[in-house]
Amino acid sequence: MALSEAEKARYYKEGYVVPDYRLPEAQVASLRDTVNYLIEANPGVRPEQLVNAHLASPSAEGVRGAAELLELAKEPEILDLVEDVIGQDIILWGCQLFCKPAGDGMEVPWHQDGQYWPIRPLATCTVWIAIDDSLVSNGCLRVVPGSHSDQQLHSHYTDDRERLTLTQAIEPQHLDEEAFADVELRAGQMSLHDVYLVHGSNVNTSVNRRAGLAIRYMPASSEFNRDLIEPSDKSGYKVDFSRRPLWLLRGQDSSGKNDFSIGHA
Ligand SMILES: O=C(O)CCC(=O)C(=O)O
Repeated sequence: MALSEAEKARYYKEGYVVPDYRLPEAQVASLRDTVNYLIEANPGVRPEQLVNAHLASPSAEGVRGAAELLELAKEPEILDLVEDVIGQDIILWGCQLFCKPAGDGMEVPWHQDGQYWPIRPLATCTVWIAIDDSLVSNGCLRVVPGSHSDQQLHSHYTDDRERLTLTQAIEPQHLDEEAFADVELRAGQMSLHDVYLVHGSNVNTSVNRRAGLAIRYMPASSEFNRDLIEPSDKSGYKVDFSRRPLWLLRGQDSSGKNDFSIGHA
């Protein structure tokens, strides 16, 4: 087992966990080069909004990604962590780089991920990997521990303030903001979080960049329904799930409903 019993218990109770496992330094250095490449290759996209960063050919969202990130998402050590929380039938369905540049990194408002995604029953474990140190000072991930525990999606509204990474924000009556925890990570460390966990992050006005990669895995007992959400920019940027490729990385498609042929170049 990759997570200790205590780490697993923490994930279930709090909705997130920071495992002991971390990436080697040389790999983190190489990932930093990849982040620099992605920023250069996508001059028209905010670096917080590099959706489908694992797809080397330009995706439906117009982002040119990097094959190295797809390889990272397939690494057995990471899949072992994911298997401990969502079981052995694992689908990779998404990957987003949230890179907040030094000085002007944008906020991510409080939200539940499930608000954005066409997965039923709703389920996903996100592995969020720190490529730079991610600290309070440069806008690390913040979570409301235990906010996932009723496994309910709460109402969101469109936050129309300028300079937001995402624009769907949870309604204030569902937010216990006082109870938040900062998830500070050193480069190479990672956190895992549940699809119902309320989380967000602050702006980055510091002199240090904060790049984090969110890799999305779902149990194959759920269906990725490409017809459920029309292509739109409701998130604050364009997302089109209709040709989104899926990879069955472990086990079987136990729902029997997922199509693994769509969207592969
Ligand atoms: O990187 C961040 O600050 C936010 C990440 C996030 O919202 C997510 O992984 O769902």
